[in-house]
Amino acid sequence: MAAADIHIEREPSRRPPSGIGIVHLGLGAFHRAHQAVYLQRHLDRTGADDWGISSANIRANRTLVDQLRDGDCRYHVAEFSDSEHVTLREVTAIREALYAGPDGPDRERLLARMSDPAVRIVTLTVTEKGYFLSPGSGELLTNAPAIAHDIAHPESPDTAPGTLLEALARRRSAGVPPFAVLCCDNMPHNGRRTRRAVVSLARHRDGELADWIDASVAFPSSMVDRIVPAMTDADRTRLAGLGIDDPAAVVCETFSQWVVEDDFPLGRPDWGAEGVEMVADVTPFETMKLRLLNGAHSLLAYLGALAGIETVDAAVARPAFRQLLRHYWQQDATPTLSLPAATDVAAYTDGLLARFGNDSLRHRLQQIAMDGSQKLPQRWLAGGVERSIDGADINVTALGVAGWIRYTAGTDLSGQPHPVDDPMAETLAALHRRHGDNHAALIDAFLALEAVFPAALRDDRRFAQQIVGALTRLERDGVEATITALTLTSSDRDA
Ligand code: NAI
Ligand code: CS2
Repeated sequence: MAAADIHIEREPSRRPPSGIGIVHLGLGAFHRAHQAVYLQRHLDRTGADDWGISSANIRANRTLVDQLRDGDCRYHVAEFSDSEHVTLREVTAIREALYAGPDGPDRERLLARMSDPAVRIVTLTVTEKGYFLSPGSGELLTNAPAIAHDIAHPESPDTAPGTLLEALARRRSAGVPPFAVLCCDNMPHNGRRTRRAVVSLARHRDGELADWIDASVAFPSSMVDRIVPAMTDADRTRLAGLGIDDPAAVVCETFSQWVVEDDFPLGRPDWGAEGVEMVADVTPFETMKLRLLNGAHSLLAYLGALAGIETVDAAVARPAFRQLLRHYWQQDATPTLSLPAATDVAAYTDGLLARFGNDSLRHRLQQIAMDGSQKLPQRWLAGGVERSIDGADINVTALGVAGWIRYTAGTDLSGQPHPVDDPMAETLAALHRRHGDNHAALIDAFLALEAVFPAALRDDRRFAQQIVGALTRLERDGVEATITALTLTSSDRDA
């Protein structure tokens, strides 16, 4: 689509705030297109000057920090409602970009910033694996090298929990009240899980400090939603065609949602006026989004990639994949939800299909397929347990698990290789080496992974047999034939 044919809305940019009131860990694409945009709207509307953001990367991507700094921390967000309509917005809410990785110059600067009384909130998007909690048990992974490092060297932390802990320890000893910690990652009860990571780590340092954090630090949970694909060179070229030459720019959809538990002892921006839903309990919103949106995304990611499909919109353009999602929503996921008040789930899932069909995003399935061992417990398996206990059939989830297991073999069904990006990649590869084509043994070995599969599903023989059946069918008949056979069977049964 030529730039000339695209309808462009330009949001006026604003003078940056001078004061910093928020520190963010995980300066990735999502942070720039979601939390920072809500704050930008707040600053635009109120002229507030004390809620600027200091954003830090503590693991990777120093380049992005340098690029942002080169642009005085200003960057652009391109919000596509479809390939013909885009809103371009310049964001000035980020006032400081820091690289505090193990080899980074800014670790001390970051900790000093987090110890500043003017900083009242710390937000995070460090991915599901960045909390070093077992996806299954929720326990802190003390044997993970980065956590072992932070236990041995608490004053120079490498991890997000370690960075929060050191900053809170410094505030406590300086008599400065603690900031609130707002997790913005796709995890269930993400505030509670972040608390657990920090308090568990603190127990290895100082029991009283751990008790103080547990008793006096607020860890509100939040549900976050906006599809923000990783930027590609093609995206940068596309934006350049719209007059945006900005290495730190991001592309996203126009849809955006943020539901936040309202627990900010030192205060917060008036997010409510910007459309953020401030609630007492975020659980119904988060469970619905994780199981309906993210659960569907992961189904498309593994089965689509095995079929050689590249993007989300290309997958949902195929009737079999839309049929699969409808079955998953109706049969496996929705029955497990206690929906937020006044939710029309049919309208919600229709909305998801429309968002997935947005071909201007070019959201790669490979990106969604990352970190399956960290994502699937909350996306498919927690709901699967509830359905399994009810004796319900979860054959779509079983097909999804078969797809994930086959995907972790590192090739699609035509033999094309793909990288398997997952903290457990080596463990999973070893299972494939050991069991090869012996599907029953391979599935039993995967189901035995306690870090991923809850006990109720590990012991559910019907579930195991369904996964074996689905894997055999995928390799024999291909993805779409398997989906059609499976969804036909269940609709006949339901007829
Ligand atoms: P990204 O790849 O652009 O950024 C990931 C960020 O996490 C980077 O700053 C990276 O340095 C940091 N990181 C990665 N592993 C880490 C670790 N072990 N410890 C500390 N920092 C670590 O990804 P993006 O798009 O920003 O997504 C990040 C997270 O945001 C997702 O994992 C998800 O939880 C959440 N999210 C993303 C959405 C999206 O559409 N991109 C939408 C909703 C939530
Ligand atoms: C995606 C999410 O990569 C993934 O795992 O499912 O990032 C998804 O795009 C967001 O959660 C949408 O809000």
